[in-house]
Amino acid sequence: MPATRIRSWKSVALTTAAVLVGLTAPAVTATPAAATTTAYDSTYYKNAIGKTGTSLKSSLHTIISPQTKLSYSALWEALKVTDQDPNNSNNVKLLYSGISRSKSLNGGDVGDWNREHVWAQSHGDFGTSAGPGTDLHHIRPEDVQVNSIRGNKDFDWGGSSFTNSGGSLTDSNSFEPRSAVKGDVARMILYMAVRYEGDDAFADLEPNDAVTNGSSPYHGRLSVLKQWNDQDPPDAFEERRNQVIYDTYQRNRNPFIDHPEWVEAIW
Ligand SMILES: [Ca+2]
Ligand SMILES: [Ca+2]
Repeated sequence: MPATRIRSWKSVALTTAAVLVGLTAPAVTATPAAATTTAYDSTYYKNAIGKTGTSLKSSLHTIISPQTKLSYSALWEALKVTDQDPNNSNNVKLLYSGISRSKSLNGGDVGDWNREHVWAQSHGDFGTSAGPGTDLHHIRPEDVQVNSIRGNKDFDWGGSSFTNSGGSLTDSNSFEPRSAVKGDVARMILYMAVRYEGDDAFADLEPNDAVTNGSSPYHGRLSVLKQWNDQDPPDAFEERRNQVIYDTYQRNRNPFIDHPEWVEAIW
């Protein structure tokens, strides 16, 4: 079972007061997401607390890099745990379509669900060997055909509906996830940017504001992902998922689920 977590939301005013008496780092002004405290601040995040900008990004990279790496085939069973439908333990919840589908329908046929790389695999061409291509923090169950429709598109506003869209939209060069997972998508992309800095066998992944990234190791659009992070804060499903990955599979966390305000602090 996931460890009990303590999460409390503090007002910006309280945070500022704490700064004045030297208890915490300065709040970043004009940060829409309220500062948070978590049970991990004095342990896991100890060396990041109080930092901003490139210093925060670098510190988080050091903190989250040590991890267990899964094989691509091990993802099937892991996703049945991390993405279990809270209302039906026989099913997984599909990311973009919001559909609850039987865990046993994993595969490549029409009607199956498969392993969607939210940071599109081709953006940095990292494949499916152990590393970014098997990192559970950004891999989600999705309907085979919806996964294909999303393809390697960057994320942005706009487009049309499609079969099993669940409210997600797409146009010729971008994909807009349904509202309930917009923030999840933003935090997954930005996790990847901090975790992968080019100091291992893989490309340095970074967000940018383009929708024409193709096979470059970039993912857009950063300005939109920042809006989505603010609009759709972490909920119980996303927080449980982060905890299960930490406790059971990878032993590392997505800092932006614990501290969504760190998106603005870095970008
Ligand atoms: Ca959400
Ligand atoms: Ca990076």
